[in-house]
Amino acid sequence: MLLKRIEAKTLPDALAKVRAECGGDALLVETKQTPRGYLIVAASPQAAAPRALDQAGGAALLSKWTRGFQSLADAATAFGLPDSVLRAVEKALLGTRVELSRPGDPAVPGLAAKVLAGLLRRERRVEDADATFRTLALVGPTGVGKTTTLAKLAARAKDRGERVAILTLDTYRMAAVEQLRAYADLMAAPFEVCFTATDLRRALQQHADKDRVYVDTTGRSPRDRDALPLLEGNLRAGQCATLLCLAAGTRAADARLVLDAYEPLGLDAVCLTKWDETTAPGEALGAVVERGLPLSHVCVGQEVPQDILAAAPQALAEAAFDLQAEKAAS
Ligand SMILES: Nc1nc2c(ncn2[C@@H]2O[C@H](COP(=O)(O)OP(=O)(O)OP(=O)(O)O)[C@@H](O)[C@H]2O)c(=O)[nH]1
Ligand SMILES: [Mg+2]
Repeated sequence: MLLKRIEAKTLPDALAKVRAECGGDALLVETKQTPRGYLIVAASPQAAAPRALDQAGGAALLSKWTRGFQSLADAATAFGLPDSVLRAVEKALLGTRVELSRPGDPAVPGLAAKVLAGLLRRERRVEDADATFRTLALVGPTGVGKTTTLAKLAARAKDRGERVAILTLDTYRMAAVEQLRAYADLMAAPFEVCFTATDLRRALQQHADKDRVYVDTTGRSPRDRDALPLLEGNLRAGQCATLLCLAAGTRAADARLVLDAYEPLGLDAVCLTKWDETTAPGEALGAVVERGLPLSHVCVGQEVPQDILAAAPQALAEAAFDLQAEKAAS
């Protein structure tokens, strides 16, 4: 696989360079901050495409995938995973001792799942007992489940015995405040409405004794270029960690649009919501993997607090390759 090192002063600049030099499907192998800005190691999926030969060893292109990887690629494609991610998995397998030139090596599925699980970064700090995220803002497009996810996270924190406060910056949508106040009342957590960055700072000071402060925000279209910088300013003023809620059924191109729009906010993690409403969550999941962003949770229904799971890379990878069905059948 052709790897490129790309440096820029800011993360959005570095990502723009990656897209220009490696294409929109580039896979981010590593992203880190350096004294000069950001360094991204990116892989161009086109450069990694192995050519499958026909049985006579000719140059005819039979398929995009090596024969031993074909059925896994078919399952993962139906799940929605993009070729860029599958190429990275196939490439990694080609560097091991498993047999990929023909189907049937029993070691291939398990190893493929392990490789894919390794590409899925898990963000534990959102919920760990010693989490570094004390103040967590939930952001994302309209109606993706930010408020519901916030209620789930806050209720779980309360169940763990943590002191919790709930704040909202969503004074835009009618009834948004009442929706969240109802959840806060149910869990007997203090609730504050913040209209400005100053309100937010004041509320955070007032709740400096809390273990967790969750901040709800207004849903914004990724195309709303006016509202997002304002939100960014508010969240910076409150020094909030940022959790992006992205509906799992979002198509790849739309998921990339959302990530492009929200990455300048400095995303700390992504939560894939409404997993229960789609048969192809791999498109959104793949977009998150391509950006090297960590996943915190997967939401699987409307019920608060139970319909949320900590992201489990191995289980997600097995689901992508349909290995759970295989295991259940064997
Ligand atoms: N099926 C399913 N529905 C969900 C999930 N999460 C939230 N919902 C539902 O999606 C709808 C919108 O949820 P909200 O939490 O209000 O979404 P939001 O992002 O806060 O919406 P805005 O504040 O209007 O941008 C509600 O009917 C929720 O019950 C989920 O994981 N699965
Ligand atoms: Mg909301």
